[in-house]
Amino acid sequence: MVFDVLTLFPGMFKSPLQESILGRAAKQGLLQVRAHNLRDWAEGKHLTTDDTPYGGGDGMVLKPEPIDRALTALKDQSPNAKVLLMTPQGTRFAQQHARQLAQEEGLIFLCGRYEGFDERVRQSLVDAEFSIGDFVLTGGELPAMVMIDAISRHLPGVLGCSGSAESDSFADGLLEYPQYTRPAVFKEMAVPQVLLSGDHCKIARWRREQQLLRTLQRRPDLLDQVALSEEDKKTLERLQQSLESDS
Ligand code: 9D3
Repeated sequence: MVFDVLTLFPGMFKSPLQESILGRAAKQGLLQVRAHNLRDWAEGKHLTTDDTPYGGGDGMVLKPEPIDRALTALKDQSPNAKVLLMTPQGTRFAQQHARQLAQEEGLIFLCGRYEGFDERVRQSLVDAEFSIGDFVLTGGELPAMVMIDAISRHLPGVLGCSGSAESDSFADGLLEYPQYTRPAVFKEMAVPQVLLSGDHCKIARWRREQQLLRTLQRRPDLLDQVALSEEDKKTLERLQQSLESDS
């Protein structure tokens, strides 16, 4: 996934997204963050990106034309990208949005500072508006980074184990998986081999399957109230079929 960011402070994006898990994912080519300076699309001797508000008042307002030119250029490269406006008035960003936005081909984040955007940017150039919570920051850059982090965890291969990002958010509402400790064999009952394998991804998948199996067998009523991932639903179908064919 390509994340394009339009900001007056592209330098803010240099370090935080190049460390740790996202840095590794970027090196592997799983994601790319490109920060662009809005000023590159400004015109005139002073390369102005903002102006005083019509009707008077404090502060400045970001002009629509540089944003329009910038978005046209970025959309030319990624025609299917969604444009997301970072603003305190936006929809409160939550895990469900992280999961949904990870399905997009590309995302363009539009970051403002204290001043805010000309209303016509919202009206004609933007697909969605997001806030990350009810507190006042100095700009949309940190919110964009927070969203990029939360979305990236859902991209295939970014976390080590497939499905582990999904299980995180669906951890509650199911019965627990079975636990074992030493000895490896007790009264001729062996600990499941997978738990001795050292393969953390395989173990996580097995535990998730056990949770679903136990809930299906002992508390099927709970399954109606739990939000299941697509992978969970497939696993559950498979478990249901094998239970039916056993009986
Ligand atoms: C004068 C009214 N202010 C709105 C509360 C103006 C204003 C304050 C701060 C306009 C922009 C900003 C900068 N913040 C963001 O751009 C921002 C933000 C935030 O401050 N908190 C949570 N999420 C977000 S997303 C973008």
